[in-house]
Amino acid sequence: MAAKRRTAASPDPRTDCSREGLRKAVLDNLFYATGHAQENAARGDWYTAVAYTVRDRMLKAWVQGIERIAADGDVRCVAYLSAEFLIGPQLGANMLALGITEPMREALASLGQDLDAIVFHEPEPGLGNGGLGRLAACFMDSLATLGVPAIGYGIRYEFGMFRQAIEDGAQVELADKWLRRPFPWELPRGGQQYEVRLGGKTHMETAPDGTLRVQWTPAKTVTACAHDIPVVGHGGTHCNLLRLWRAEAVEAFDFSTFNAGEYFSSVHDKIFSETITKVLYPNDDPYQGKQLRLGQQYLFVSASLQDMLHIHHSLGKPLETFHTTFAIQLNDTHPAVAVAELMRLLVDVHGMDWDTAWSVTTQTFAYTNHTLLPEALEKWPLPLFAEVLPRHLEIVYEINRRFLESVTAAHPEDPDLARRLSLIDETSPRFVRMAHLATVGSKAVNGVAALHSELLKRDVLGDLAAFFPEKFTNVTNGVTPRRWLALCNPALAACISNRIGTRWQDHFEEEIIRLEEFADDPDFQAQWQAAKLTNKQRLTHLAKTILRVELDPAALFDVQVKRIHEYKRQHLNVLRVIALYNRLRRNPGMDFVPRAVIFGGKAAPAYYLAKQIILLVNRVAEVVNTDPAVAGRLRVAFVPNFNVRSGQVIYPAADLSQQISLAGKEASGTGNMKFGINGAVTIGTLDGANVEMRACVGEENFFLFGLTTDEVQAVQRAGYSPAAHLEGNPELAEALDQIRSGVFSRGDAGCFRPLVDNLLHRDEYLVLADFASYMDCQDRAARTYADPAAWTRMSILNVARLGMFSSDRSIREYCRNIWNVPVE
Ligand code: GL4
Repeated sequence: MAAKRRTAASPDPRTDCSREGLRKAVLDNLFYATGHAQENAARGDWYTAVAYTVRDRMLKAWVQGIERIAADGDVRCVAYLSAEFLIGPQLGANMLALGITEPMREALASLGQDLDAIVFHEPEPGLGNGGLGRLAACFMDSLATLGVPAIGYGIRYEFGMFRQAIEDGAQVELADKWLRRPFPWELPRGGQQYEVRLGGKTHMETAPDGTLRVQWTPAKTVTACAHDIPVVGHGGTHCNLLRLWRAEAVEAFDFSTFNAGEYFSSVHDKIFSETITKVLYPNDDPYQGKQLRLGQQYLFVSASLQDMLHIHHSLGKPLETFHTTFAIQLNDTHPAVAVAELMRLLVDVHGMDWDTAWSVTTQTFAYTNHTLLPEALEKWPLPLFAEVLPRHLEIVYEINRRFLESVTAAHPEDPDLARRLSLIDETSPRFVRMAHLATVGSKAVNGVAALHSELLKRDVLGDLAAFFPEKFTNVTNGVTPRRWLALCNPALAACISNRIGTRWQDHFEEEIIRLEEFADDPDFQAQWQAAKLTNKQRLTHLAKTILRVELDPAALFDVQVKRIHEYKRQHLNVLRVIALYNRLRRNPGMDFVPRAVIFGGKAAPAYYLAKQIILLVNRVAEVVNTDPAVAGRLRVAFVPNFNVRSGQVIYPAADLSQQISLAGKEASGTGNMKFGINGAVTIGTLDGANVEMRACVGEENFFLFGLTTDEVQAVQRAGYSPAAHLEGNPELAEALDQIRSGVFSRGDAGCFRPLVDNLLHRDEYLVLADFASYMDCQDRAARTYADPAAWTRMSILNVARLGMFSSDRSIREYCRNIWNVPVE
């Protein structure tokens, strides 16, 4: 009734989006949510007050969104299962979605507060490693924007990705205590809790109806508790939810009945339970805490499936129609145990017969593969799998038995095929192959870029693709133009909107192409350059305050930010920097386009060579940046702790985007797209989505170098000899020699030995083979940059023609081709 009685004169204080309404609400929240008077409030208190004010304005759409999922059984809901959601800071993105950024800015200004400073204050939840987790977040944004009902299911890690500090040039890992202060965007859901069992034994038992059923007696039971985060779509009308699970001990212990021994073992149990969701593992760490990681995967998968079955049940629909209520996407193999868990829930718990359960399961799941690196394909040692999930191992065996029967029946001529397709790798020690389980249990399998999907079919999952050709497809990745252009690059966004209006924000592909016709327009070019300069100044300021490195905004900003990995070849980039440095020193009078070479990214804590690469970048920076002979012409900076927040400053400031992985190794890349839609021109190999980006922007607007995938394979087949590449290339030999002899390690000749030896004797990623072609291409890029009109034209055309790399396009393709869900 109260709401009805309100008039225009007294709007609801929790939904009023006027400047005055926001001002009052912020003050109200400042007092009642943080307990501070205006005079004593610190920036963190203002942040909390603003966050609650924004959250209030999202809740109506959110409650409606949840009701729609829980009450409308006719619409298939997408469940995106991902061990990572790298959602980034929430405040700015949510204000943008609701369209309240400007009134909020004015409201805060009237209170003497600066909105940008408050936004920048927000710590970010680091619940992902890099591209894979960020992709999941972009997809959630697009699902909400397109009005598709969806739930993202994941893990609420207490400690996210480690914070990276650089000490004396080296990476140091610090714990990411992102929950130190309350996270205003989540709602703990006391009502959504499920028990998850681990370990123990199974035995057969006769059910009341006389049938035999497997009983699983677990060694431990843990409670998974839901924490929900709203994901509001652009325009604020549709809201989905991200449901993250936290592990808790089943029940608090009863002190009165305990003797001392039980007391301590109970506490121990409690600690074990809560450890499960303690920490995110680096995805490229060779020494993961294996057992705990399988426990994490299973916990979130089991809780999510129980939750979906609960929702399905509450709709009053029969169990055999579960796949009409949910389309479940497996984001890589991390949630692949879901195939066995859904079978267990349907068969063991709900008494469904195996064939019906299998039919429901294989109509429910679809699987996205995100990697071509064989070492990154998840395999669980059988004894470990049996110890954590004894019942699931039996189910995997049964799925495999039936599957291999069909394989042998279909291909009696190839007796070895069953071994290659099996869900079990029979080499010693034996493993469960999670990619095989995911493929067999899904109706669709996709790669994340055209080249990647082809290589999956040809090499990595070749036998499976030949057996199930109809399952394999491609959906090229995309990124959300809201966060990755509108929010992170207000200067360029304004420049674009002044020409073509603002509809590009949620109709990117359709609208952004209209910029093409202004590519040579001098006025537009001038505005474009001004926007880029503003962004370069913003990054220059950041570099100065956190690194004490002076960058020159007039220099070519040449940037490589991403996880540090040998296949991504940051060391190729460093070798090039050293070669440029040597050229400048040898020939001080040479024509040289000033460059700021910027690096950023984390290395897995146990990945020794990746950490050597970070040290090398910093040591090269130390030499180059203090040498007066190259001052004003060459600068090197390593931005520590690269994350979503710093990415939002770095991508918009780049002129040149380094996408230089060895062809055939990067599944897609998404940083390439973020740089591109912010007007950076790419220098890259024919790898991942670079291939399609180049096709879209035109080959004349892309700096291509390096071996192709087929050439790489040919070189490797013929027997690659890295040292052979030194002979014709004195610049390369000199650079390696300098690294080896201690020029970049304060005279310590042993320092970079492992890295140099690896390059000279192994060079798995063909750094030396691609060096000459990379140098030539860099020279071409520099020559083009020296012509501002030509460069600006390239930059504008890159943005205009990259419309298909919006995650809205990716999500439409998933909806139509994989999930069978209606979308506008
Ligand atoms: C990755 C790929 O390495 C990356 O190329 C891709 O863009 C991303 C999203 O599909 O997935 N795979 C893993 S594992 N981490 C990634 O970032």
